[in-house]
Amino acid sequence: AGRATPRALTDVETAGRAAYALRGNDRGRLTVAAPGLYPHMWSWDAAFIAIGLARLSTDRALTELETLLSSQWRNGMVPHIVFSDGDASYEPGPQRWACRELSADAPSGPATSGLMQPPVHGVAVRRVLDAARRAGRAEERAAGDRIRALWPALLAWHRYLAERRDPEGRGLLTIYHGWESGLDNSPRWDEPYSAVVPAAAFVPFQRADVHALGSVGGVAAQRPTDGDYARYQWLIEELRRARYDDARARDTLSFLVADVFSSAIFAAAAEDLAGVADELRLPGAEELRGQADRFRRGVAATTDDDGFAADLDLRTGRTLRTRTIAGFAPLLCGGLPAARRRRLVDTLFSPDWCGHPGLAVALPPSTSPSSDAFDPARYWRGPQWPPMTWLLIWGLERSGEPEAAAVLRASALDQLSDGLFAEYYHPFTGEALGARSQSWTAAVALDLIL
Ligand code: 2M8
Repeated sequence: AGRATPRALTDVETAGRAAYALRGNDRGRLTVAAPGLYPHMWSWDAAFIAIGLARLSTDRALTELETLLSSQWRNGMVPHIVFSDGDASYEPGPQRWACRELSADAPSGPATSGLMQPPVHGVAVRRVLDAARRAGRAEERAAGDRIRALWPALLAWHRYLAERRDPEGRGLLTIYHGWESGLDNSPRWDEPYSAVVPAAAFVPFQRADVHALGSVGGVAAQRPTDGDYARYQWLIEELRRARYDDARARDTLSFLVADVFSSAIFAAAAEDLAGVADELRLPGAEELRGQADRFRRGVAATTDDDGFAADLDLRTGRTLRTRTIAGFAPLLCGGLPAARRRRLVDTLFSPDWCGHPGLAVALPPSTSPSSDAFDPARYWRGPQWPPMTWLLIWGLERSGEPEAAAVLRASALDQLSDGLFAEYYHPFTGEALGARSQSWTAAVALDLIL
């Protein structure tokens, strides 16, 4: 497949603009996920941002992780949003979550949401340490000291995930809301969301996303629907009623799913942190390797003959076989026999995915164009998302598929050479969609180029 437009900027120019975009989103100790649309810190965005910033300054990259982890909950959960001061435009905001009012586990300090996001943070720590080593002795020592100081928080986060989000030891993380997957309105969650029925008396809120993007044409067709949003909001109401308590949530929520993609990220992050523990002589390496093994096996156990992974609806016991990018989860964490892994890589490059003849840039769409649920413009239902491309490149590299990784890397650089750092891209037209100067897009550009 060819691309819609020739590469606009050189890699060096793209990297320069990416650094500039991140600088513009820097609020001192945190980087907002995007100007306007997401004026706060998001958990997995922050991890990708740290991965990108590590190429510019390991000092600033570590600050990002320190800020996030300083808002960790007392039970170990790292919240999915840390609200920055002075911008009340995002909905749901701190009052809606009311975490401190409802839960003794919520931290003092800046307000947070009461959900989590995929645990990419261990991967970021690994990458920051590697970057510090490349920068020289002094930087390596400084980074080592700061990672040592973060270590109890990182271990507590991983323990929270392993214990509270997988109490049955399945090797799969339970999520309470599609937002916890990071792939909000992915077709993965259509079936479980059909059981989420907002109470009639419940008054939905004003949507902030459509408003923030209002100047761009056709925005409503590129976002979740109002029906989706009513469910998102209702689940927050259910979580509030459970007082953000894991045991109560498990008993009462109308949405409860085992998320295979987050689980693969968790396995990989645990593996990465175990390596860091060995190198810096920090405690917990064995426990982390145990998490990596258990979740790698958990992910592999969901796969079909081609190695394609599936989620699990814990309310109904049904396996959710949808054709979304999450199916490639084993490429992030490993654990498949070599022949099956090969078939999964072949699937990735088949006409159902990157090999689809209509693609402007040969990168995996968030949902397969061959799926009935595919919608090329709508958020996580079709568009290409650069951080997901990054995860696959990184996963292919570490799972012994360097050629496949190199092919995706070249296409990723083509896409990013528009210098816009869009939130997501239309797979057929190549058009930039959603926010511009989205921090995690700029961050992965930096990491891929520098
Ligand atoms: C999107 O999610 C937020 C809610 O968490 C939203 O739609 O308002 C998702 O793309 C998520 O993965 C991402 O972390 C967040 C900020 O970029 O935006």
